[in-house]
Amino acid sequence: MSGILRIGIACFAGYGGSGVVATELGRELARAGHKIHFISGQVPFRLLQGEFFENIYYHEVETLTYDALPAQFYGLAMSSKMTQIAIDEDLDLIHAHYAVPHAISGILAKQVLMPKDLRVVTTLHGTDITLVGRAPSFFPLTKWAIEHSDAVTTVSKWLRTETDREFGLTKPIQVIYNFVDTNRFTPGHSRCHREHFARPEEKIVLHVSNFRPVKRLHDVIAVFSIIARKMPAKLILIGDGPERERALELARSLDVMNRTYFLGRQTNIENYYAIADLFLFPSEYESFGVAALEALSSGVPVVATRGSGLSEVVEDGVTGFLAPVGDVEGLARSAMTILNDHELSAVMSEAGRRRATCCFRAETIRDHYLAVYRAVLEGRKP
Ligand code: GMT
Repeated sequence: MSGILRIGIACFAGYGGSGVVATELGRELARAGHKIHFISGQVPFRLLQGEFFENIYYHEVETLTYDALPAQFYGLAMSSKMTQIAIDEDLDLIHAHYAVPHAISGILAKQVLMPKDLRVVTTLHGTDITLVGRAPSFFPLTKWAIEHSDAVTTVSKWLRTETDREFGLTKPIQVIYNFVDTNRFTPGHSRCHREHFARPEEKIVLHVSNFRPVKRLHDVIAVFSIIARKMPAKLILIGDGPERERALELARSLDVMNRTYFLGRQTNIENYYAIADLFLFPSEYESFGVAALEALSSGVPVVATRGSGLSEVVEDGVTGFLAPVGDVEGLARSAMTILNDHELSAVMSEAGRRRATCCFRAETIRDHYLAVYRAVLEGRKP
């Protein structure tokens, strides 16, 4: 096996966390000289930003639209594409991000290619287990794909426990945390003018997500309305999704619309983190919560919910505070404790940045994945 690996990365192209992690990992691997073949429905959106890498290739999965067919069969088209790319590019392995359908497509491609041995590494990201994979319509195939993967990783211990519980696996699962580009998400580095959003005496509270129900966007608005009654503050919301209309309505009814910026989807989000005083993340659960890590790396204290992967990212009382899911009063109290105490905020900001740079550096996590790839290719247990 040569030092340079040829890796197919299957991922979603959109704004979801799994696509972001897959794309950033691919970029890191390409930077280290490996040949990366992204296989996706569209160009992953973080690939569209910035640098050019000669080691990155992109292969679009073409689905079929035909009146007589009930669906576009993305999963099958993905599997076909994987099979073809594995042959054409002589791939060493496929790294499937998200169980449904990517891991399933990967295992199908593996079987099609036999006796050629295509190795498949599967990374579980969260909703692929907690929502989609455990649904009766997908459960048997998801379990089959996990069991037949050459290695399986989860992005937190919490998700490993959930996966074991849901699927009763005997297979060992390795935890490899998400990571952050600590050069990009850096304290104080912003092309954004803070004064465009807030007066000097106003604090800036930030939330970034895909506005899905699991993010509890209504809690963001409710928490902020409590803060706004007690102190001068502005709320910046970045992202878009199914909960936007409900959030707008709530912002109007709680009378915080004139203090809230709905900025929609943004690409250069590091600029907003760098001007924020606090990051608010009241999710129902997060297998990890990349956005919280991006905040820590930017030196922004995080107030989030406890009980899921977020507890592995945010140290309660050190880099921010954790409160029970739905405890709007408690979340608001924690937020105001930080916003009102300049010294505490500075200490937490430093602790967060330190934690991001020491525990969640992109290069370190890339090397953990490389160790898994090499173990799988050498036929060892990762
Ligand atoms: O947050 C989402 O619903 C998107 C989802 C995804 O798969 O794209 O994010 C999940 O994967 C991220 C990357 O590993 C994690 O950081 C998120 O915590 C996780 N989301 C949930 O568990 C809700």
